[in-house]
Amino acid sequence: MRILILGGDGYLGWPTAMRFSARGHEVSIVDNFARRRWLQENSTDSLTPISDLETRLAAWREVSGKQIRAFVGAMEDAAFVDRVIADTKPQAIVHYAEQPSAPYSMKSREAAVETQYANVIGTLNLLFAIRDQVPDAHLVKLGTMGEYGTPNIDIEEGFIEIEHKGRKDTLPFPKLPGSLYHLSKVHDSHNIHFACRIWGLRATDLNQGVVYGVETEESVADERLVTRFDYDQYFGTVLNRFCVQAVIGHPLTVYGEGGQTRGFLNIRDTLQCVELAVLNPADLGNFRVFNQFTEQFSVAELAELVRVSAAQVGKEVEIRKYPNPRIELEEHYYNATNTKLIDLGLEPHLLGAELVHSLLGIIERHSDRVIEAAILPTTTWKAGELEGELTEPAGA
Ligand code: USQ
Repeated sequence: MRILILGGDGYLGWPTAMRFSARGHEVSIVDNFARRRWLQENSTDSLTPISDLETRLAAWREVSGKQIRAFVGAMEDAAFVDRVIADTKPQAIVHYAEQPSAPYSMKSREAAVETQYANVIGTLNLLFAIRDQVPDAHLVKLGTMGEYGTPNIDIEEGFIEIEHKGRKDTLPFPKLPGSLYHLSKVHDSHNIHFACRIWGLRATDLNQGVVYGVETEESVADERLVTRFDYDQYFGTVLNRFCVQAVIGHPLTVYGEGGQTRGFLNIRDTLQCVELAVLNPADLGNFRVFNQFTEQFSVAELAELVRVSAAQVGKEVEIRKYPNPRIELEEHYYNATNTKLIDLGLEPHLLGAELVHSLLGIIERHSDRVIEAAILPTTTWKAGELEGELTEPAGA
C-alpha cells in the first residue's frame, strides 16, 4: 500500500514508518521537527541520542535496502498539505503530527493556542486534502483515551447506546478531557466524524492510552534507528519517567495520591494496532473508534512495579508523593472497553518486571545524558498559576 505517515520523525511516527517500510509498503513521511524544537526550547532533550532525519533515512536504506520518502513542512500549511497528498496519493494516512503533551498545552496561553491551532487546523487541512484528492483513502488518526476523562461509568469504544425518555440511539460517548491538549483531540474527533458523515470519508480514531518503552523490532538493528525517549515534565510519559528517575536515584514523582488510573500500552503494541487498523480499513462513510491500550494501571501501581523491579537488579528506589500540578481525580472508577483491536488480532506485550529491567538497562547506557532539572513539574493546571501569562490575580 501507499502509506503516508504524518509526524514520521516522532517517538511513534519514526518506528511506525520503519515498520510499514519493512513489510514492503511504499512509505512517505511528513514532519516539521516541532517536537525536536519544543524539547530544545525547554532546555531538554531525548534520553536516547537520536539521529537527524536525513541520517535516519540513510541508515534505514543501508539496513533494510528500502527507501522512505520525506517531506518537511507543517500541517498548518494548507498548500503544503495539498502538495504532499498530490505527490504521494496515499491509500492510508497515519496521522501523528500533533502537539502531544497535556502539560505543555497548559503551560501558557501561547502554548495552548499553539497546541489547538497545530492539532485542529492541521487535521482540518488534511480532511480537505483527502476530500478533494483521495476521497477513498483511509485516515488512521491518533486520538487519546484522555478524550473521555474519568467518568463514573464504563468507557465504551467511541459510541454509547443510550435510552432517553423512551427513545434509543447510539451516540458519541461523552467527552470530559482533562487538558487543553486532550481537548484538541476531541475537536479533531468531531471534525473527522463530521467529514465521514457529510463527505463520506473513512477514518479510524485510535484513542490511545499512555505509551511506554523505546525499542521496536526495526529500531534495534542499528543505533542510528533508535527513536526518541523523553522523560521531562512535558513530553515524558509516566512509566518512562519513573524508569529514568529510578536509574538516576531521583524519587519517583507520583502526583498526588497516585490513584489516577489510565490505559497503558507498549510501543511495540502501538505499531501492531496501527498496522491492524491500516490493513483492515473502515468502510467509506464510516468513522470508527478503537480504544488503543492493553492494560489499566494506577500511577501508584506503576511506581510500585518500578520500585520492586529496580530492587531486583540491586537499585533502591524511593516513591514520593508530590503535590499534583494537574487538576484530576486521584481516586476514581475506571473501566474502559478495548475489544475491537483484540478482535482484529492484537497480541499484547504485557507489562512486567522483565520490561522494566530492559528499560532500566537501556536508560543506564545513556544515564549521563539525563538533564535532572527537566524532571520536576513547574507548570500547573490551577487558574492564576499559568506560567508567566496571567497578569490579573485569580478571581480578579
Ligand atoms: N503522572 C504522575 N507523575 C509523573 C507524570 C505523570 O503521577 O511524573 C500522572 C499524571 O498526573 C496522570 C498520569 O500520570 O494522572 C498520566 O500522565 P502522563 O503524563 O503519562 O500522560 P498524559 O498526560 O495523560 O498524556 C500521555 C501522552 C498523550 C496521550 C495520553 C493518553 O503524552 O499524548 O494522549 O498519554 S491518556 O493518558 O490515555 O489520555
